[in-house]
Amino acid sequence: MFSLIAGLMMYLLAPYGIREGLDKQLSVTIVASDYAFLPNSITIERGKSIKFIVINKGLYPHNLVLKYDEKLAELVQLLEPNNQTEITYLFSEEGIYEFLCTIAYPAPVPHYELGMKGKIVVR
Ligand SMILES: [Cu+2]
Repeated sequence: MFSLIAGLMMYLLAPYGIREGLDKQLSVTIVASDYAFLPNSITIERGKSIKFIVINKGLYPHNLVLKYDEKLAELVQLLEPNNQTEITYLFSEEGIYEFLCTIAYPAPVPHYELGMKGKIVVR
């Protein structure tokens, strides 16, 4: 009986939680390849989060580093080929953020120098 009531409560409350989640969070699937991110341009309102679903479809490992105001945040440390991961980040300040792959393998330069980068406009 208790589980029935609990289940009913969850059913009744669920739509509000889901709506809240949809309003405050944007899900973006980013495909990493050798050497690009797609999409490479994202716009979001300040105070919202992005749930990044990152898929490596390249032959080499990649990472995802967020750069804003000369500060770096390593969102994905290392993602091997044919792997996928998720990370959620709250964008609390307006501005233009860059996202980069800083891995330098097998190329002798970081992948962002070969074009593996993108931007997130927070407004
Ligand atoms: Cu890379």
